[in-house]
Parts: sequence; C-alpha cells; structure tokens
Amino acid sequence: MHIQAITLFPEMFTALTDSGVTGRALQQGIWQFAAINPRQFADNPQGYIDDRPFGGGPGMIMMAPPLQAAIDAARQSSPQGRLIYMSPQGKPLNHMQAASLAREPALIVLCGRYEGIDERILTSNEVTEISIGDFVVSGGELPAMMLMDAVIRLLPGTLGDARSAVEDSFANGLLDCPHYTRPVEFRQQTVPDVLRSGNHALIAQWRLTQALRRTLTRRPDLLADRRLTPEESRLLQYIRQEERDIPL
Ligand code: 4HQ
Repeated sequence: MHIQAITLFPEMFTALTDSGVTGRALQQGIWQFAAINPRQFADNPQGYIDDRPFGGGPGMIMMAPPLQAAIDAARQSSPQGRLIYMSPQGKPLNHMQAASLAREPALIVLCGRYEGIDERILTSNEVTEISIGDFVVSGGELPAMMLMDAVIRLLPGTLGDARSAVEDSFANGLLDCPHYTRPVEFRQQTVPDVLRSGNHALIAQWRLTQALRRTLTRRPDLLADRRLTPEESRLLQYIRQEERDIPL
C-alpha cells in the first residue's frame, strides 16, 4: 500500500517509518511512504501557507492553493489513492473502517495545523473526513499516524502471527479478554487455572466469557450494535445471571 502524508512536519512520521511493526513492514515493502510538504507550493518566498480567517477570530487557516497543489502532486503518484482529512468533524475511526481502508491500493492523508484548512479543499475534492475521537490535538499528524498504524497492522504479512490481528480487541466487535504470562504468581495474584489446564475448548470458552463480561460492563454500546452467535447469547445470559447473584 502506498501512503502519502501532506504535512508541514514530515519528520514526525519517523515514529511510524523507523520503529516497531510499522517500521519492519516498511522495510519489507508491505507499504511505501512519502511526505509532501505544502510549504514547497507556497506562492511567496517566505513559504507562508496560512492566512487570517475571513470573518475574523483567533488563529490562522491553511490556504487552499498550496494544499491543492500538494494534493495534485500526491495524485500524480497515486491517481487511485483515497484522500483522507483528519479532523474532529469526521466520522469516528473504528476497526471496521481501518479494515476497509487496508483494502485500498493507496491513501493520501491530509494533516491540518492551526485552526484548520480552507473549507473549499473539502468541497472541491472527494474527501473522507475521519476523527480519532472527541478531543482536540494540535495537528493532524498524530491522528494520521494512528490511522496509518491501525491500517498497516492489518496489511497481509505485517504481523508475525496472522492470528494476532484476528484475535485483537474489536476484530470481533468485542473488547479483548485478560492476558497473562509468567510468573504464575505476582503480588499474591495467580494466573487463572483454566489457562494452564491445556483444555483448549475450555480456554476458548473462558476467553469469550471474559470478553463478553468486559464488553457488557465497560462498553455496552458495542453489544447493542452487534449480532450475537448462539454461544455468545448463552454465555451472556450466564453472565447476566451471575451479575444478579454477585454484582460484578
Ligand atoms: N485535529 N481527529 C485540528 C484533531 C483531530 C481529531 C486535527 C485538530 C486537525 C486542524 N484530527 N486540526 N480529533 O483534533 O482527527
């Protein structure tokens, strides 16, 4: 997958290109990266790409012409690339959307700074606006990197064990179950016996019950918009009964 970021801070993306799972995947050729700095398309020798908002008010707005030039340059290398703008006005990012973006051949991620970008960029291009949550950060770069990381780890070959992506939180629409490793005892807390039983059917059932229990207590909204399998319904009934006997 070819990913281009339109950003005033290309160096920030080394967090993704130089480290961890995403860095290794880049070296393996699973994805390619290029940053485009809209400053190179400024119409003035000082390199200004922002200006004061019409109508007044605080802060600066990124001007349309250099941003459009950057988008056009990105389209030269990826004509089929989907253009994404990171912003709190977008649809909140979720696992399903990350999985669907992972099937795109190319992405162009536009990162805003200051108070945002001239609206005419959004109305004169086909843009998918995506939010990483209901809070404000100083620029679109960190949101873009979160989106990119979520997408890249779903690309075939990125994760060592193909099962890790499948068994993650949200891959099945539920929160993850608890995990344990050695030592068996830590601060007087021992690893649940079932996980050391070697009974894989029982372990799978325990993990699903834990995932359902956590989802029910922490994120009931996730259960509301998800269909349950017969086994999940049965386990959920058991959890709800238990909850009546001993409140969670
Ligand atoms: N911003 N999800 C303002 C965000 C944001 C978010 C990005 C701040 C764009 C101009 N982006 N700039 N939340 O807070 O994606």
